[in-house]
Amino acid sequence: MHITDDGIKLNIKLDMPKDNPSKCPICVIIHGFTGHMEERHITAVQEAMNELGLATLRVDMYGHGSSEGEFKNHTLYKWLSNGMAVIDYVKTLDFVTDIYLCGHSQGGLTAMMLAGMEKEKIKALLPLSPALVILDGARKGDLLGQPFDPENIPDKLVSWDGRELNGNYIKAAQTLHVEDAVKKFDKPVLIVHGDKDEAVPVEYSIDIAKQYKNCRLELIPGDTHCYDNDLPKVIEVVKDFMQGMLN
Ligand code: FER
Repeated sequence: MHITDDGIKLNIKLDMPKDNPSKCPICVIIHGFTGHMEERHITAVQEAMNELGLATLRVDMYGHGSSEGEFKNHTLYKWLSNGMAVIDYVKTLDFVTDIYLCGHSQGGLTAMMLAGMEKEKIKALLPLSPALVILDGARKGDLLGQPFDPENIPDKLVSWDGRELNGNYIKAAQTLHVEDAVKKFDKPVLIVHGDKDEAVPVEYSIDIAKQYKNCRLELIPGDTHCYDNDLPKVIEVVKDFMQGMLN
């Protein structure tokens, strides 16, 4: 299945809860940088939500997974535009009661921005290891482990997997202020972060959690960026938070 955002096809997948209710809430789930909707930690969240009676909508973002767009041309602006298109689409689904928003890493950062933009539409926000380090790194001149001059942005960076990333990614990231979106969103937030995250230092989540009005922060002891050590614990806290929302 796909939707389009300004002519770009985005691969989406809707999964319904087992008992196929006539109406139910939905959770939109966004993967991270270089990720896609079939990653183990993404499908684990999807399955947990479906078990709790929520539908899920997973989306491959611009330049990722089976969506159109080239990886090297993706920016957070494009991902935010994709996110708005997804929320617009979800609003057209007749069965949907409430909309929840979850994202991992760069998808978590995107979800945090979107929740501020679409605050009247989002019931609760679940950023998993949100990649706030991207905005900080873009300003300081350190992304993907590579130093650069933030006042003279390079034409391209080379990503972890050897693929190129256009310098426009950095220019866009330098303009974004997640704190503004954080201030706007006063509904429940669950931030989950492994305290041995090698890609996004856990301190970013500890700091931003304090800036939300209504935020539960769950640190997963010994866990990594993609929860290699304790994905079951991540799923347990997600379920516990969602059960509180559904009661
Ligand atoms: C970086 C650190 C983390 C970076 C991106 C990420 C582009 C995102 C990780 C993810 O989404 O999983 O320096 O640079």
